[in-house]
Amino acid sequence: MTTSNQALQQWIDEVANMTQPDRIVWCDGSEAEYRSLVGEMLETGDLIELNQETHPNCYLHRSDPHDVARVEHLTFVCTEHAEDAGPNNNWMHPSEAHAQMDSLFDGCMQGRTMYVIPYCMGPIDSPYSRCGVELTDSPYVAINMKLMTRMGQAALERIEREGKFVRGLHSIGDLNPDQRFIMHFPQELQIQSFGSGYGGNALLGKKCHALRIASWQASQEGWLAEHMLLVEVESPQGDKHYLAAAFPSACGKTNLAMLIPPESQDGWKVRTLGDDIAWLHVDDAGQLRAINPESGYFGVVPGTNVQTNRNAFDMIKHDAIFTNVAVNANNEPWWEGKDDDQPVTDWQGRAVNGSGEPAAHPNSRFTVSAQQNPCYSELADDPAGVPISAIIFGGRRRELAPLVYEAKDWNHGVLIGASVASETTAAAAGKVGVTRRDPMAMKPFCGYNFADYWGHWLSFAARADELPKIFHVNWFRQDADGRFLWPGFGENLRVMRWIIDRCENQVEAEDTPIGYLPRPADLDLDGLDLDPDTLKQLLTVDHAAWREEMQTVGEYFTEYEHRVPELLTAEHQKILKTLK
Ligand code: GTP
Ligand code: SPV
Ligand code: MN
Repeated sequence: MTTSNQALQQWIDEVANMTQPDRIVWCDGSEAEYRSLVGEMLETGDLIELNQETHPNCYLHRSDPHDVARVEHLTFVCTEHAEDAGPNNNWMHPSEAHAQMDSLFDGCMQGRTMYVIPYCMGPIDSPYSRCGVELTDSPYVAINMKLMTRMGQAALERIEREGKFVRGLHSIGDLNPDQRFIMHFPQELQIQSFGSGYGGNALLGKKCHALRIASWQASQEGWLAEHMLLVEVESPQGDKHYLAAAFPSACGKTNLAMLIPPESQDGWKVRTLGDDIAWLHVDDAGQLRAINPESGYFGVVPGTNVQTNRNAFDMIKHDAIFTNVAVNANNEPWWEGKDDDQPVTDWQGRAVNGSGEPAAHPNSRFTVSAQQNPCYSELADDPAGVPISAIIFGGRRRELAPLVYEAKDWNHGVLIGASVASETTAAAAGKVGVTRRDPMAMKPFCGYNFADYWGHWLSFAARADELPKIFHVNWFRQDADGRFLWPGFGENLRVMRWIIDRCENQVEAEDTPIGYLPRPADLDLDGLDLDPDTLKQLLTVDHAAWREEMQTVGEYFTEYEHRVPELLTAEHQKILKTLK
């Protein structure tokens, strides 16, 4: 294959000259190609066959033990001026970054194949979609991109029609963590990633393109690229609402997007449009609409079982790639929280020795096509996307943040989003359980200065005629013994129902300084064993603690100096005053 797009062909030639691959393979995105790549990877040991009787077409990939998560400290946004990347990003000047990356890429594909992967983020025929091409020496990346994006011939045709695409260059190098960099050049629509084969570091269509580069493009073009799930909730009467929710990594997006209503919530239906990323545009009628740029899921495996997420549990029984899970005696994938079965081999391929270490890596993942989801919504393929009723922010906070509260208006909602804090998880390298500010769940993913990003969010008040209501949720409150106060998972539908009631102006609410909270009677708790004391804890606003919290938020904003929008500062001051 070649291409009629000269810029693309020229770039490929330049990269091949620099990296010196033995072969160049154009990916057409076909099933046959996927099968043949899998076959080659089984031979090289890149993939291990799992039990094909119980798990047809399921394979295990074991990544390098030092390459198991995103590496935020090695991820850079390279703009001409450091202030444009902002204190929220690591920054390097583009010329320095290019010099450094050129020396790493020099000759790095000798003896390897370079795969050319054209992909489209979003439905092929949607005006909201954007294309890219990833050049990589990793067949693991190629098969994951096939499941995660609309990859191959159709994407290439769109690129040839439009002429515009994001350039992503990736090599696993020798997987040396000291020679690992994930570089973004927003002004050049370019990504260069070296030294990692894992998830968000290597599947460049996902976090690198659809969030970091896209958020920058969106700020120029008047839309939003967000770390959000997209879900349809249908009432027993057949009324449908579309909700978009931003939670940090490993804080419940996939699980909420695939929620199964509990028995007591008879007649309610939930369908998934997306589990990680949403692109939001104001349509011609002045309404906010969203598409999911991805077409597959790269989901957290541990904790998945028939109680927490039966849809996901069933979905990954066939045609799935597992990365860094353990294996049981029957050569089936195994993970912590699966069932009462036992692992025999851990994620590194070692015999399980009862040391107490998890057998599956806490950030082990499944990759599957979204089409396999039992509650998949066909609307995920609708080029027009769906209208959004509510935007929900959330985080993992064992204390302070109530189960749910509602912003008083758009500007207040932007403040709530900008104030999100959450405990760190295994999705990124580093310490787990440390509470940090993670505005809009975008701390690792915003491709430009957060202060400008908050300003961009505020600008939607003037761009749209009708804006969604904004909420904040927290499924992760704990008691003194570390037990979750709220049952979570399917029961989260009860909170979504209150959110929908509020969108439809069906119920009143408690007015508090931090926002509107449910009156206990307005939450449907039918069939739920939750004692009134626990409910009270979940719905209480501790003024003294919140005053401290808002002071911390104020200190955080000062890092962004004069760039913080005045509207946001004013909103913050207003809340601090009411907490006095
Ligand atoms: P990324 O793919 O990293 O962006 O993660 P995510 O936001 O999609 O998180 P996911 O749904 O995969 O959940 C991460 C972890 O949180 C899993 O171990 C889940 O079992 C757990 N979890 C998800 N929802 C809930 C909930 O409502 N309550 C509790 N207690 N845990 C939850
Ligand atoms: C996340 O960390 O938010 C993920 C996994 O969704 S990764 O693709 O590695 O970014
Ligand atoms: Mn994510």
